[in-house]
Amino acid sequence: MQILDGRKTSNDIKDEIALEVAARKKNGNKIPHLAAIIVGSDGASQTYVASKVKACQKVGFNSTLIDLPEDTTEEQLLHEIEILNKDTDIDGFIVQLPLPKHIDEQKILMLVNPDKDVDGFHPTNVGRMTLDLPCYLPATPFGIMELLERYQVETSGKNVVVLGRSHIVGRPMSILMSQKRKAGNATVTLAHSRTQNLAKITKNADIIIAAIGIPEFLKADMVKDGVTIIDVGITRVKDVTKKRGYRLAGDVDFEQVSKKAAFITPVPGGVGPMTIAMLLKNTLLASRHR
Ligand code: BQF
Repeated sequence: MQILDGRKTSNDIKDEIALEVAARKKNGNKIPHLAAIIVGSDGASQTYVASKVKACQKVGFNSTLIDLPEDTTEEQLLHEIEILNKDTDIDGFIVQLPLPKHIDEQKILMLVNPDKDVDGFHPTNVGRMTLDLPCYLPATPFGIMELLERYQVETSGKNVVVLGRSHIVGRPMSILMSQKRKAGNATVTLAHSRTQNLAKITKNADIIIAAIGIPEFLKADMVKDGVTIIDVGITRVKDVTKKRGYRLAGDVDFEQVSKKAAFITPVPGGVGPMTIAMLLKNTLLASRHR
């Protein structure tokens, strides 16, 4: 069993990005600038944006955090997005999800200029992705593809089962892995809450990408020997033995399943850090384009 070490790989990618940023500074070129809008004070979301700002500092990017109160209206949020769309110093920006319930996420994501949409959530980028056109790939799927490539996990002709059909992970993963590309050319099954005989499907999988948000859902008796496991879950589970009062749990029963796996991502330290690294990568690409 080999661990797919997302922490190490994300650090390698950040080092590569930092080198390019340093070269740009030396040559008097523009420093990449990422902005993030966060609405409300959800604990996990605040942690995520803080990691993104910290990662910007680490690679030498400029960053701007726009912290809006929970009761921000759609109209006020639209106004902030318009400012970032027009700001020529901002190469890319994100709207941290999830948004409060009174805000229509889909409507908001459509307001982001697709050229600055480094999360790849705008319909233009989603459409371009499905048509194999140049685009910003959503950071988590992009990170998973990068991890599979860097560890040279064979995907061509393999049976890939994606668990979960979210717009952010499951759906794009199913599209990317079926494409004619590196870490692609797979035969993809997209399973979800209505799937019948799930264990029969997962037992036939060479690669399983679990993105359902149910802690330790995938058990050893649901997988075959030699399987590759990508665990996207990161649920906060109560744990009184921890200082914070919780631990992060993946969608996979790591203890059991790792015994049968050829490759497996840990939680934490697997897909999560890759998400951050690929957001930086998209921002670097955005700043190259301007
Ligand atoms: C790690 C996210 C659900 C909904 C909205 C490192 C992150 C997580 C874990 C992180 C995530 C999840 C992010 C680890 C960003 C990934 O060490 O295992 C980093 O910061 N993520 C987000 O911005 O929004 C989310 C998950």
